[in-house]
Amino acid sequence: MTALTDMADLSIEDGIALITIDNPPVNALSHGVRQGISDGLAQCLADDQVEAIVLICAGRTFIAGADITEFGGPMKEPGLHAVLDDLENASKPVVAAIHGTALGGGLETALCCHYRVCDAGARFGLPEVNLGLLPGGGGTQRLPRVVGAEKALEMMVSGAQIGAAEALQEGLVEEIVEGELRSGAIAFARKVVAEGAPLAKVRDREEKLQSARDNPGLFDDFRKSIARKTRGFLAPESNIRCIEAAVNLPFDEGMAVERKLFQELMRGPQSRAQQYFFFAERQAGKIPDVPRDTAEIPITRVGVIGAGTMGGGISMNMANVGIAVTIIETQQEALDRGLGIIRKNYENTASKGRISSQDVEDRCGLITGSLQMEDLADCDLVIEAVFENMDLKKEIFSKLDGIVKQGAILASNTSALDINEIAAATARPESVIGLHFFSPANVMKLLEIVRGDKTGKEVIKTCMSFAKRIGKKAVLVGVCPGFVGNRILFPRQAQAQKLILEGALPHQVDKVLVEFGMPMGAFQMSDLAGLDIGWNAETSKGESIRDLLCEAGRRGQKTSAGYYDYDEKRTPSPSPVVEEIIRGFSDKAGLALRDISEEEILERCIYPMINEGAKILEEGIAIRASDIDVTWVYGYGWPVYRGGPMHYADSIGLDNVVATLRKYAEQTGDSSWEPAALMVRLAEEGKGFSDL
Ligand code: 3H9
Repeated sequence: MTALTDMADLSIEDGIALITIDNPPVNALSHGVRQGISDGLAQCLADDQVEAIVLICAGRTFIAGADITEFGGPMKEPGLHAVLDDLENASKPVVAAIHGTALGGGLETALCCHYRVCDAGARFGLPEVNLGLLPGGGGTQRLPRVVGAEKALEMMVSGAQIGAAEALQEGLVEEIVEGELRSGAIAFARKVVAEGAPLAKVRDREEKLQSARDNPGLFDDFRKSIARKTRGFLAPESNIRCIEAAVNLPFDEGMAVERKLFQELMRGPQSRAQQYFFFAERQAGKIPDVPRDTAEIPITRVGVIGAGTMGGGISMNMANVGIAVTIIETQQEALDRGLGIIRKNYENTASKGRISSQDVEDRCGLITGSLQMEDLADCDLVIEAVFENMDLKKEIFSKLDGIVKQGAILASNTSALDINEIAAATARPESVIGLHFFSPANVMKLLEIVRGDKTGKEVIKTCMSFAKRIGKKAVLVGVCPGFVGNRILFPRQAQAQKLILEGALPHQVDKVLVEFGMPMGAFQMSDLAGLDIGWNAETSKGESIRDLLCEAGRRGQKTSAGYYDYDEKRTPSPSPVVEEIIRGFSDKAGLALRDISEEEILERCIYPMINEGAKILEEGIAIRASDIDVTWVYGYGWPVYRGGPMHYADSIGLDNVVATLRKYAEQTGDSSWEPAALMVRLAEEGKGFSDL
């Protein structure tokens, strides 16, 4: 075996050469890999003993794509295109041997080989769209030539992967190797040589494009079908245009379209934000004082206290991945209702074809109800999900302390209360942690893991891993009112309220937020949550718009009326009644109404969030700015193409954010507009949050 570079080597076995890439963790196409393929290929072509070449990877996967850390600077020679051309034009057959995931540039590399074989576990995809990009190594022109434009549209615009069996059926691989991939690939290469099989080039294939050529409506129909999901994103449309080019233009012209659109996306802010977010997500899993090798507590049995909306949703997360759950309620009726809702939710999912009716039974079978807290004695993790009342929570935790086995994790789903105070109700505060699920808990991806002053490292490590196991994106945060997500939400909601008293209407505020890319506006969100959460009919004195709406029976979507009127399909429309209530309130308060620009609405809603984020960082409540961004993207639907509030602030420039905050501080005399000291310092140093 000869080393080609520090990321690739070459060996020859009876006329078959193997170029093996070894660039952990995911064999990205870093410079050393490109150089290795290029040099290896040249040696093989010059060596008369070599009859065919197998391109294979060491480690856990085939090439997972271009090296994203190299983006942003010029690509060191040899560039990817040159390497891919060399592969495709090689005068000896090249076989890609695929295991793990062949993604992005990795699949594009395989598509430039003359043949592809894989093992049964291999997966394939062009996920560039998730980085705000399109496949820039010819994938937009080659994939449709292999699997057809229809399948290519589906794969490239969603970024979804397909498995080995589907890849075989689609013609993306020639063979699924049984047994060891390496020897199977060598045998396949020998067969190619023995049969004198042609040097098949995907670029020359046309037959799979015919059905799209015969169906001119294909692309517009597809555009319509994805419009809602991809609102605001630029990359999906560019991906579609490339596939259209593959169908309608000769290969080289299609490649030119791909190159142009790739570069446009690469230079734009959306891809920068999405690349940033790719690493932000992975950073969130790293806790500086909790090393990777920290021991974990095995979790096989989970208890949930409370069969309400949150408790039910939380339990479903466990059942979905095969973990047994015991739900505790105080009354049989509440328990039956909760279990009934869980079953109904699963049946709804089954009726949409997303799970089977057997799955419904299996999952429901994993969830047991009980009225006895003693039934939680053997649980490894107990999650309390009762309503937000400190005394009640303390009482529950003190009881749990006497019941649940030592070493188990005692978690609270509180969204607001002090975990340290809850932990102090037990004699084992090191076992207590916050697990803040977002509603609906079986759907929302975010899990805020709240670390108390005494929470043990093993408990933190276990919860971070457990979150992954149940399909959540975990962010570790410290204790403060609202933790990270809701604490940042509060000032935005407060500004939205002020804006409507000064002249903007709820739908005008919401429109700005939705156009910015949020899934819904501030008032739509309040209506969805219910305006009467925390509102008390007995003590309400009409001191806010919320009070007045609740007093008028407008409690949000559930009453078909809140800040908006709702029809039977829950479609909102601006309400003249609400406008009257708001105007009356402003009048009474002596507030002058004025036209408020969309720019002001955006600044007043978004900049206080950034300021609050900076304070959160100052106080050490979040470990890093990117964790705040992960929280807001996964918990509140902040558009990932804007990275998150902290990345967005960096992209505007912190000096601009500080200046704008000061402008409003001066205009309003309200000290909450004063920029956080941390942000002022960074702005003065010409830095951003990402420099912290
Ligand atoms: C592309 O190919 C463009 C071309 O079309 C055209 C170019 C001209 N680069 O996710 P994990 C790191 S665009 C650099 O935790 P898993 C990652 O940061 C690319 N680094 O593992 C992490 O580092 P750390 C298209 C990368 O097992 C470590 O590897 N391809 C890259 O859960 C482990 O990652 C994609 O978009 C990369 N390409 O999942 C695929 N990928 O340990 C992106 C990963 O320091 N990758 N890293 O935090 C993935 O989807 C997943 O990483 C994968 C493994 C499924 C492969």
